[in-house]
Amino acid sequence: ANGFPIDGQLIERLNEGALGALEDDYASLGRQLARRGIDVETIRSRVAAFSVAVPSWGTGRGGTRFARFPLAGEPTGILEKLEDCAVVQQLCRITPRVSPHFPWDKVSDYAGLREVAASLGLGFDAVNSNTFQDQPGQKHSYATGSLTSTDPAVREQAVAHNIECIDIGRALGVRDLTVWIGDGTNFPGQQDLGRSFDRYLDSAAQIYAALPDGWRMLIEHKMFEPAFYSTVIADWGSSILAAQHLGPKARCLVDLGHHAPNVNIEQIVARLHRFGKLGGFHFNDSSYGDDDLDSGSVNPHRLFLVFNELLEAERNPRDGFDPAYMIDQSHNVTDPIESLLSSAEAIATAFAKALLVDRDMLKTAQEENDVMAAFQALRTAYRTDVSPILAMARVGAGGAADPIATYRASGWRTAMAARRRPAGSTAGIV
Ligand code: AOS
Ligand code: ZN
Ligand code: ZN
Repeated sequence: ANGFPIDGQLIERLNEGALGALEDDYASLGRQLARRGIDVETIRSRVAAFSVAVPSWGTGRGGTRFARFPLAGEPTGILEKLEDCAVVQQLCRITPRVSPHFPWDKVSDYAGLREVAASLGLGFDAVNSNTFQDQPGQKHSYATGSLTSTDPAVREQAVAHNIECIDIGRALGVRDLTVWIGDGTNFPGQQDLGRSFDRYLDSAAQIYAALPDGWRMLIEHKMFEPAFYSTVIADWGSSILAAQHLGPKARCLVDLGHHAPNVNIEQIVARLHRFGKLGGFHFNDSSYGDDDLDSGSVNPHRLFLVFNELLEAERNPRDGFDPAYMIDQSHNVTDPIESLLSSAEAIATAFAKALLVDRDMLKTAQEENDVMAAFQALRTAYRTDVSPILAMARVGAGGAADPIATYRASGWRTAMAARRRPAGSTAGIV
């Protein structure tokens, strides 16, 4: 972990300047929470133990099918992506793992890649397969779909890619495979809606059969895009049906941007947990669809309500509670490092606020049908400013009191612009 990229003395120096005010705010918040019967140190230690994985693809400028505007000094390969993830982790200390995407992050030596990551203070999280694009030199096209194509040779290729991802994941020390497919249709009648799901189940069962012990297959649903009339795994209904059909190692992954407008995502979280199928998250925010905006930038309250359900689930683990937390965003107009720092903070903030909910008050109010008291249990927690807790946890772990200001002071991006080769401007998908 001493291979962190940013000069540690810079962090210490800036932290020293911030510490007086921070300790003052923390003490004040501690007194406020004590009046509510909450021990600030307990919250701080929960926050210090919290973590969320960052996406390797999120370290570069994202884009749309219209354009991508590269940033000078953005990473162009997995090694540079890892460096940027290490900067994020060094400053915020709650993003110790990177979720890779294949073949985007392909290398020849994965044991070696794992060592490089470890030398930067990082590990790996869920491996993401990619059968939504054709790659150079690929034998069969995914133009007709991948795991659900009517062409058995295409399905076979897509299954083999997922199994290869499992092998890569083993070498990287990972235990989750996330499968999102773009398969679907653009015309009514284009495909038999029942049979395409049959083909999905059949292909997914072959991937499932290749999962090592202790592994999980996380099924990520998404309502639309790239298919605009129907998508095979469009919603949490299709996702949980598939997961239940496949077996206990198959779980559902909730990407916050992948739902119909106005859907109650926190209720979906509760439902999936109720049946032991809550596998993980892709955190982001949105206004319209799968916008992949920064987590908590539009609707931080939704994020809080999701974490409120997660804490309810943790207290009532039923068939266990161990969701994988990951960020999945497209940083189109910001420096991705700054977006990841801001987003990790937003996610941890939602978690910390959910920890402040008076659960006894909430339960009693629910039992007694005291609607306003139940809502106030949530509202009181939500309106508390937990930022001193997050900052103290960060500083205590060696991170920066103010991660974005410290990052800017480090001059990292300018230095990388001088060192790294320029990235292309090809439009991309995130
Ligand atoms: C696509 O919309 C999904 O969010 C996937 O998670 C995808 O693999 C990721 O966003 C990278 O493109
Ligand atoms: Zn996603
Ligand atoms: Zn998405």
